[in-house]
Amino acid sequence: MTKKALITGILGQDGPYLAKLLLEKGYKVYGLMRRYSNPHFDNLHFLGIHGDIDFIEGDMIDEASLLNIVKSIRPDEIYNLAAQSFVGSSWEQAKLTTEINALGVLYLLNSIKFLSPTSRYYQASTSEMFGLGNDNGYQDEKTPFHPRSPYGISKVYAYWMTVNFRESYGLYTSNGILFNHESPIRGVQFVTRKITDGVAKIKLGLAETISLGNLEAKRDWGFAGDYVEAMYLMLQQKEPDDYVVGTGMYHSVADFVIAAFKAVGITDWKKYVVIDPRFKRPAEVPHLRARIDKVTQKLGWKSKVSFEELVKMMVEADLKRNEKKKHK
Ligand code: NAP
Ligand code: F7E
Repeated sequence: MTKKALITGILGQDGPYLAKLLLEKGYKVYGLMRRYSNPHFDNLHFLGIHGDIDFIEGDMIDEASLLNIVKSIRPDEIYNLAAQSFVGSSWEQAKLTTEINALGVLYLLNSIKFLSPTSRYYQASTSEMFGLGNDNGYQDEKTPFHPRSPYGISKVYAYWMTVNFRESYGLYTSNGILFNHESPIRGVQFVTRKITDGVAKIKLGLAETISLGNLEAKRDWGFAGDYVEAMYLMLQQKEPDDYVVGTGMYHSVADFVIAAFKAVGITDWKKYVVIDPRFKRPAEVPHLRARIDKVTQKLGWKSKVSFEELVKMMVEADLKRNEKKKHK
């Protein structure tokens, strides 16, 4: 029998990569999207799978829409990737962030509990929940949470609700605590894409500088295409569980800038970078680095794309996109 998967956040970064993986495995893929006056399918087109998704309209903050969707599809697997995922905006839009990222998860879990209790559920948890928490410079499944943003706080609620539905009702609910993962279809507000897009524009003579905030922050950056495999594996286990997913290595924002300029043959990067306090955060997470023993040992998962390969892949894609714009 063909397996059915419901993916929320189908138009974002991870949704398309996960959909591609599940389609390749023979799943029927339903993608939940909110109502737009002007829908944006670029990321699905980028991966060539737009025509293969069954789109379904709903919203994480509209409980009845989720109840209806879960009731009508009764998916074998539900991957909840929808979120207000930009940490920077979460201070200005804390209530909306909470409604989507925290309450939305409660609504979805309730829909499963009442209408499709055999569905397996994946919750897109995040290293932002750790914030200042660390164990000798690493974070793993046992590290205490100390979130630093309304985004991180909303995700802590969702994390514990996911655990609680497992413990209270015996549902198959798992958290993937993913560290930063990027790709050519990463939103352009996030620092990696902002840098690779900016570098491409500078190289092509379309911009003179890139404005950034804190260059010292360190992140454990991997490739989104690798990380969706870990999501899938989490829902294929005998028992539900929670896993940290990352590369185990970290780099600073400055390292990323240097690598991106290097990819286009520019070494004197400092003259192209402007520090703008508007991009600094009220409370920063200084460093995040995953300890990946559990995911490696239990799921046999390891990231494949290196930091240098990731930067190069993103810069090359942005060079192509910007070249097209230049010649329009
Ligand atoms: P993303 O590119 O921002 O995609 C999030 C998607 O959620 C977007 O398509 C967005 O729709 C949708 N969405 C937002 N609010 C919604 C609502 N009220 N109802 C329905 N859909 C809604 O995020 P991503 O990078 O793919 O990340 C996927 C998930 O993993 C998110 O939950 C994120 O918080 C989490 N996460 C990401 C990372 C990472 O490094 N990428 C790491 C850890 C955890 P629009 O297209 O309309 O905005
Ligand atoms: O920032 C610093 C910034 O916005 C990374 C989301 O997917 O990963 C992502 O959250 C770092 C921070 O990602 C700029 O202060 C410097 O230290 O790319 P980002 P994020 O906040 O780590 C986690 C795991 C998620 O779960 C989130 O959903 O870069 N930084 N200068 C800057 N950041 C941005 N955006 N823009 C700058 O100009």
